Order: sequence, then structure tokens, then C-alpha cells
Amino acid sequence: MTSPNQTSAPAWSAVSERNLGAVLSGVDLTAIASEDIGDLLRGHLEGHYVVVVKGQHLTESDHGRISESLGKMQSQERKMATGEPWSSVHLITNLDLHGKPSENPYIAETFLWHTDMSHKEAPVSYTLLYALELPPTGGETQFADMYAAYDDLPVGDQRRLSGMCVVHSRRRNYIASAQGQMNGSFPTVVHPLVRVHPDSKRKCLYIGLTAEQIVGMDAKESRELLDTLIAHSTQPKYVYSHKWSLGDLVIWDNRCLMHRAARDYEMARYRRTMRRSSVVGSTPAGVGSQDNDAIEAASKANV
Ligand SMILES: O=C(O)CCC(=O)C(=O)O
Ligand SMILES: [Fe+2]
Repeated sequence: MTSPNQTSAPAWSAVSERNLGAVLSGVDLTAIASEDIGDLLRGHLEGHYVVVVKGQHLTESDHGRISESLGKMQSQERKMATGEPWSSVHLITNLDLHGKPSENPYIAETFLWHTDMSHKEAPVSYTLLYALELPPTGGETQFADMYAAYDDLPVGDQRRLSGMCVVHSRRRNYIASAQGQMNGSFPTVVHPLVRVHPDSKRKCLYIGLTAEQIVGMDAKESRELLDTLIAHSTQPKYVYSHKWSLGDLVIWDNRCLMHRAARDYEMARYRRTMRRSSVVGSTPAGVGSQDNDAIEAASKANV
């Protein structure tokens, strides 16, 4: 689809030889009808999990409309450093209360591997992040392919892990961000350790910062297993690090990825401002709760 604002034809390219990551250029999303944006992005999100749309000039309302093309926009419970509630389309920055770049921004949990809102019964599906201000180098966002991390495990481990469930809470996010007092009450949810993606029907590891304890396992053993699985999943062969340019819109699927922001630039010197939103998701399903034939077929097709 072209418009007067588009200078070239939309073109897709891969970021590596693996599935993880696809880049879309030559397209102005503001010039495309909402239903067509969803159609343009969905297939590549399913096949590549992270889509980078280059060269966008998006207002807050454009950002919201693009989010809505992928589903209902997620409302937010969090507050900004100033105490104001986050709107559905909000900013993530490294600025302090006085608007100065800081090494200890208000939200620090994003520097640890996580998947968005996994402490909720129905975590978000997609997150959309748009670069407004960037440091001259660094400040990348890294993505780990949790399908590949699962697929590469020995079959015996896959079977064992597929029967496990994990308690998630925001407790470890609070510790990471060292925010105020820990008031001790963190609601918990239980998710399968191996998640079946609702669209692709493929299996992937569903872990990250909120993964607190494997149900029925000794606490120390459980921590060791979760840490081992996070280390396994974040080996360089499973990771794509996105080097941002201004105008990049990056959309990713939280249901089959972990991600984190790199804390590798002079944070007290340079500003990093990103506009963000996310899309309502569904309750994660485990291996036993789905159509097993479809799951086996999807897994075999991708080995
Ligand atoms: O700032 C980033 O690069 C990523 C932040 C993050 O974790 C998120 O937007 O969900
Ligand atoms: Fe995140």
C-alpha cells in the first residue's frame, strides 16, 4: 500500500539468519488504515517476534492507533516519578524528578530479563516502543527467542519442564528498582513454565524477572533451575540486540520473548526517551491444556 507520504515501496528484511527479528522500511504507518496496519504487521510478528519499523514520525495519537490495530490497548497501573498515573501511551525515560538524565532512573527493572506484565493473570501480548531521544551509542533493547531456547533443550528436559508451573509476582521487580518500601504484599499468579503460543501453537519457555518459584519444588532448587533457564535462553545465539535510530518503532511479542534494556551508556549524561504502549493479552496456556496434535505439528514444523 502506498500513499503520497511514502517515498518507496514497503520492504521487509531479516536481522539475521535466524527467525528472530524483521525490519520494515519504506512505509509511513500514519498513512495506512488501521485494519491494514494490523494485516501488514501480524504475519511478520508471528514469524519473527520482533518487528522494527524504520523512519516513523509518530504523534502520541498515531502511536495509540497503531497499538489498537493489534488489539485492545492495555491500561496501566503504574505511576510516573512525579506521581501522575501512566496513560496507555506513556514515556519511559532515564530522567530523574528534575528532568535530568540519571544512572538510577525510576524504573530499573527493565534492565533485567523479563516479559511484560507476567505477574498478571493475562499478561500483555505486544509492546510497542518508539524512540524519541537516544544516547549517541548504546541503550539497545535486547530480545531473547524463547521458542529457540525451548526447541534446543533435550527432549527429556522439555517433557519434564512442560509439566511445571511457576509462581509469578512483582516482588523481584520492586527489589530491582529499589522503589520505596517493600510493603510485603505482592499478589501472585501461576503460569505454565512451558507456554503454548495462542497463535503459532508452538511451545516456548515462559520465565523472566517475575518468575519466583516453581510450584512444588524446594525454593533453592527452584531458583537454581529458573536462573539456569534464563542463562540458557539469553545465550548470544538466541538474542537480537536492537541498536536504535530515531524514528524506529519496535513491536515485540511478549508471549515468546524475554527482553531487557542495556544499561551501557553514560546515563547521567545522555537522555533516552521512549514512547511506549502495550496490547491486552490472554491467560498463558500450558502444554496439557491445548490441542496436542496442533502443538506437535507446530513444533515439528519449526525444528
Ligand atoms: O527501554 C527499553 O529498551 C525497554 C523497556 C521495557 O522493558 C519495556 O518497554 O517494556
Ligand atoms: Fe519490558
